[in-house]
Amino acid sequence: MEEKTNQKKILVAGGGISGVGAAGMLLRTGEPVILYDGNEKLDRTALAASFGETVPEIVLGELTDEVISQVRACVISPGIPLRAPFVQKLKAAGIPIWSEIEAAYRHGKGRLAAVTGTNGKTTTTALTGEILKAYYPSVFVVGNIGTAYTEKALEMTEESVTAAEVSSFQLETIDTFHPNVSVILNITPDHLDRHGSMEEYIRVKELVTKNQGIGDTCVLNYEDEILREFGKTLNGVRVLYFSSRQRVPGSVYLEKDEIVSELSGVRETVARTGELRILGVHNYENAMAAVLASDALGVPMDVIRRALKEFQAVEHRIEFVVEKDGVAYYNDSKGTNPDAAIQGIRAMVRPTVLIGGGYDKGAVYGDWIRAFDGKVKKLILLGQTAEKIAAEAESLGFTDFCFAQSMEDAVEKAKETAVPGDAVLLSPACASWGMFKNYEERGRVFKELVKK
Ligand code: UMA
Repeated sequence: MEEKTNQKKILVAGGGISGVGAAGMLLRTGEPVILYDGNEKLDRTALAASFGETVPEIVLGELTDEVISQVRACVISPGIPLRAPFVQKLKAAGIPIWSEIEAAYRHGKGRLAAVTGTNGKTTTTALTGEILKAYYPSVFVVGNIGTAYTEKALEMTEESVTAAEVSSFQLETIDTFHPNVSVILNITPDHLDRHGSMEEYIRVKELVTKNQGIGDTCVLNYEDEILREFGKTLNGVRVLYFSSRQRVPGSVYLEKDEIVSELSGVRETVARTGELRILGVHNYENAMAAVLASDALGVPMDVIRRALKEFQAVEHRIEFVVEKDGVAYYNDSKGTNPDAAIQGIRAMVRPTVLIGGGYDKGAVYGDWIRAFDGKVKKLILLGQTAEKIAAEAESLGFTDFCFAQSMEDAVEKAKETAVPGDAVLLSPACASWGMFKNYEERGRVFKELVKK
């Protein structure tokens, strides 16, 4: 990372996935590293054990001026806000702050597609990765999706192709980060507590294109007004829009139940939506974005087509579990807030028995209940929020609900209610805490019960 001055060290801030990845990468390149975490109760021994023979110096709790004086740059984990007092101190001392993806980018090799957006980025990144893997021998899928980009950067070669999911938290402090292909799926209000305003959140998301120019591609959603306008401002970059509502000449769009491509100059069907194992218009948008990104990275359309049809939903996101006695079961345990759960219900094409409720994060459920839109024939409620949701549903005139004492009870009741041609969907609109360790455990318990 830049020229090495032997005395000064790189401070890696945050001892989670990003911090361990970044510190490990830097140590392997011979950099002296201080790994810092603000949580003084962190298990130092366990943290040290995440590294091989070379372990970084570990500082927990407060970051003193004495430590800061030894530092020449800071690689920051995405969960740390820039307003944190120690970051302000580093900045005041003129120390550059690089995000973990910036550090990874400086050491990575090969071509890069970076996917961002408020919703759908994990699915789009995973799908792009699957398509790339069907064609290229050296593919990496990294970033916000769960594997630190820095963990893989040193394994990359000039022939590698990487699909990275990048969040606004990670983009905030990029410098030279320069994807060959950028994707922005949509921008709706999220993380405003961190970014301060919608304008700032949009600015940070758009940073994914900051260093792009001639020879690069930017994939944007034509139906997102912010992005449609943003595309017009990109100089030199090849802008490709996708649309779920209208024909985009020369690009990829959804027409009735068909994903159509005009990339080759003639109209061709990429896939019929019924051939895909992912559901819902938002997922068809994710698929179109992945098609455009993979095409821009040189994957032939027949390979794209095959990989697209084979792609299974990311676990816990409107994930098809099984069809039993004519009833299709879906696990959308990742629907941990009303907005995410609205996507789940919108994706259903059959009369649906919905299992919802869980931990109370103080949300209101009116929009979610309104999104039932005649599709939900029964709502089975679980957990701390059950009564609250029931009361809201009743006030909106939806009374087809009942209560369940446990996930087992809920699955049993769903099975009794559903008839052939129906769907059963677990999409709780609430966090899992209180009943489960996390949404993953909730989803797995649901799937096991369904399969039984
Ligand atoms: N910490 C501090 N000071 C602070 C805040 C945190 O020292 O002010 C320390 C914590 O004590 C902890 C460490 O930082 O030990 C955690 O760092 P982190 O929160 O950045 O988490 P990581 O484990 O590094 O995981 C991060 C992403 N997390 C966040 O952006 C919050 C993961 O995305 C990502 O998978 C991972 O890097 C690998 O790239 C998760 C996420 O929730 C899934 N992302 C948000 C989202 O998708 O909405 C953006």
